[in-house]
Amino acid sequence: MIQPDFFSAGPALPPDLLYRPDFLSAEEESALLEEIRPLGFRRARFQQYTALRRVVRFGSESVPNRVWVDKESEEEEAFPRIDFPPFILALRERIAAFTGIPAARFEHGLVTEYQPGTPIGWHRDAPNHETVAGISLQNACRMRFRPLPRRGSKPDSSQAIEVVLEPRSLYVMRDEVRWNWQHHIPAVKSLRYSITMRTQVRP
Ligand SMILES: O=C(O)CCC(=O)C(=O)O
Repeated sequence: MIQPDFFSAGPALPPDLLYRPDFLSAEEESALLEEIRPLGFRRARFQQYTALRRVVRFGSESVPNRVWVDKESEEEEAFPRIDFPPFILALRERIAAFTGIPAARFEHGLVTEYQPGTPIGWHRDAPNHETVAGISLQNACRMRFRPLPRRGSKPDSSQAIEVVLEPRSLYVMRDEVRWNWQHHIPAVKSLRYSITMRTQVRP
């Protein structure tokens, strides 16, 4: 189950967002970065839009119609399925212990590289995923959250809540913040990596 010391006083968080600074030690972060840096990152295309951030996907990818875009050649290919390497499996166990969700339910893993100046726009994660857990590495970023606009309404950023995601921290989005809020990361100032693990919605 969620560890009780998580609920210590801190900055206001969106409803049902868990944020745990120093989830990893500095040594664990360095070891993860050693594993991550040589990965074959590629930009991903979502319909007509090619993201600036670069990603490597592990585990199941159940969102169809997404393709890799090779940065140099601009050639596209379907996302391959890559089994979780040991470092992701070990991290998954840690996340499972923290959230109380069985490790095997985290079927999807995404490693993302944000070069300086790279953002991720306002979005809510694909509906086939349920709980979303994210680890931040190397440098901090700002993550902004706002309630999902009602159908036909404009988004209301006056209600936005900003959380600084420190390197080595973990956040978990579930329930209200997962389904009824959007999030985005403004352009990062310094190179940042994240590892995002997601459970599948149960049928
Ligand atoms: O980099 C992060 O921590 C957030 C990634 C994200 O929002 C996404 O992949 O949908």
